[in-house]
Amino acid sequence: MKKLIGLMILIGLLTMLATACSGGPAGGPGASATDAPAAEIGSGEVQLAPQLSVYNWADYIDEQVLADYTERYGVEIIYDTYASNEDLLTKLQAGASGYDVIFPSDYMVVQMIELGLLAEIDAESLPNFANINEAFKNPPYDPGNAHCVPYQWGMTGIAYRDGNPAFEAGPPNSWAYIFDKEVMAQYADEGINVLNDQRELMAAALFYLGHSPNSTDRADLEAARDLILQAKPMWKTFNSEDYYSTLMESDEIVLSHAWSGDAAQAYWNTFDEETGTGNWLFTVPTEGAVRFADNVCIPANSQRIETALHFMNYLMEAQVAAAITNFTYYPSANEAAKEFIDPEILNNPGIYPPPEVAAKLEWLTDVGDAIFIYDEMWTAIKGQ
Ligand code: SPD
Repeated sequence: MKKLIGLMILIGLLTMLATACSGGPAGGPGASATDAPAAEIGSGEVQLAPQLSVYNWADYIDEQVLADYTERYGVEIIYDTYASNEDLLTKLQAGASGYDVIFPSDYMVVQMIELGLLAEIDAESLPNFANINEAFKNPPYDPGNAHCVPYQWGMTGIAYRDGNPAFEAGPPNSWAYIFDKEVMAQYADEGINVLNDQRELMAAALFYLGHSPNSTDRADLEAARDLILQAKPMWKTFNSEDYYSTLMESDEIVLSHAWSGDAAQAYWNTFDEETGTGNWLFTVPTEGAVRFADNVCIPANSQRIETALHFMNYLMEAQVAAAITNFTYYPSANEAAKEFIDPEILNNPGIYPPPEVAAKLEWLTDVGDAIFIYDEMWTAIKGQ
């Protein structure tokens, strides 16, 4: 809380300062270039816009990093969050203008490129792109990094309340813990949450049924829908936005379909110095699980592309990327950041999976026109 109040005071002071310097409120895309500060990317000078609109996953950045950018460059960040790739896509497809920087995942980058929603970039011209781990460069979903630079990555599994009798025999390391009614009967009255995310929930069901998480076969997808529908009455909530803070940390539930970094945040936020442990643990189901990479991209209709590129380059500074990982508990795609990342994070197998866990992880890929079948299944799932 102290940190938040400090941040708010800092932002307030910086906003007042920016206003005083420009002689009026910070301007939008149409503000005159003389109002905007100048900065450099590599050897080139760019005229920065007075504001930049950043749209990200919930709790996926250390907001101090945004305040620092404003302090260093005088650009006010307008920051907003979303809960899923599909929510982001819907916003952009509805013609939302004004966003300058977004963070879609792997498969969604492909969909957005196909729909012409992303601006083309020259990633190599950004000096800090050299900090990115080679393994994350030139990904199949964005050849040549022609649209995006990699941000953070992670895995999807199951978070569970340590100490609950249902998990005494061992971790709930099967998707049966969110789909099998007999298994769930042990703890469903204490609360189960699943991610409110179409591709993620369908993937979990597909893994459990022994199908590819990227299946395009209608019969597989209908079986996944039916599995989800029979389990749904035992779930308390569909939440992918603030489930770790509002449901897990407050003990409103005892088990959740979860993203690794969110589960780690719940662990550390409930950490007890005396017992030396947190309340929430994370496990990856043996049937297989999703591995994802989120990316920094610029919507094609951004009016502040130069400033967005400048911000993108800033996010790839080693210490900035490390600060983000130290806050979010998601691994960074930034190799140079490693020396600034807390060793407890680097050595945590629930965050950086060991090879035997990594071997069970699969990427979600673009499913082409089968996305319409997924949409149909999702409508049935959410509608009943
Ligand atoms: N709380 C932020 C979580 C962002 C994780 N990215 C999700 C990728 C989905 N495939």
